[in-house]
Amino acid sequence: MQQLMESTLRIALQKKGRLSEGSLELLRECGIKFSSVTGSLRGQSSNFPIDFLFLRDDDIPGYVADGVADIGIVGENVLLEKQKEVELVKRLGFSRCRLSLAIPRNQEYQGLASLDGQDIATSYPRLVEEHFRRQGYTARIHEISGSVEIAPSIGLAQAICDLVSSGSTLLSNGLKEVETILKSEAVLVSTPGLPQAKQNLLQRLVFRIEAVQQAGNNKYILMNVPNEAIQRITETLPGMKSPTVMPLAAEGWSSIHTVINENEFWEQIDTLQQLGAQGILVVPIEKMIV
Ligand code: PRT
Ligand code: ZN
Repeated sequence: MQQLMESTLRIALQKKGRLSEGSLELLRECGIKFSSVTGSLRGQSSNFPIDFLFLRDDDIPGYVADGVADIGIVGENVLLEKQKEVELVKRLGFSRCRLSLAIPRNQEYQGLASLDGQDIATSYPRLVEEHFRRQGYTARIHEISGSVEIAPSIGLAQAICDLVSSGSTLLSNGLKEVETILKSEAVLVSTPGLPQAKQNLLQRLVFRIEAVQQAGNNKYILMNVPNEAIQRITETLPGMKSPTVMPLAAEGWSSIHTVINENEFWEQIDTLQQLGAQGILVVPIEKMIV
């Protein structure tokens, strides 16, 4: 009952494609429950005041700019191409890719000058035009909405500009990547000037997203250490405040529990071993509120 009276945040998500799974997974990790959404265009959560609109990714910036949706998850590539008035709330770290120029494998490339005045096929005309213009060159841009990679082989263009992740599409079409014009990931965007009640809901959502992201970067680590090493190990691994230290039944030994950053993980494991740590266990953290 209380939820009905509250304001509801409407989020635009990609209906089907490379952003959908990551978007739904993130919301699930944020504890937002929703029933199966296959095939439907709208949905709602049973435990958070949020409802869903499922759209083509290209339409998401427009829906958010117009306020039909309050927030949305979209690739930065689409966001920048569409140039709609939305606010970037948070980078989400999934669906990473790059927008790159590619040319036939047997051709030489000596910088963007090699493509000056040439035909380029792309689904991102604005971004490509801007990239050429910023460097003082021009391109004849052919906007196509799909299968961009076949454009050189059918004689439509000398080069393409398309999204790349593994690079295998380019490879199997006899193309090579020569220049990246944008690195992209999924981002959370919002309508500018959301009313306060919706701002509050968005803040609650962002708080949860940050807890999930923090957890992803950290691991919980447990180890047995000789008592004389406790001081040094505590300095090496300060954890969130300071590590938990508990005596072991074996005389002269303690167990230390703390949090370790994924990026420094291997380096720190080496140090810990040198300090005499044994029986090191590393376990994932699901959520982390700092
Ligand atoms: O139907 P709708 O319009 O919603 O979907 P769409 O077909 O336009 O988009 P979709 O689902 O393919 O991609 C959605 C978003 O995912 C993109 O806007 C990017 O932000 C992100 N993303 C991440 C990618 C890729 N990786 C990607 N590899 N989008 C497309 N690709 C394509 C690329 O266009 C090329 O055809 O994958 C191929 C290259 O992949 P590799 O691995 O062979 O290099
Ligand atoms: Zn699309």
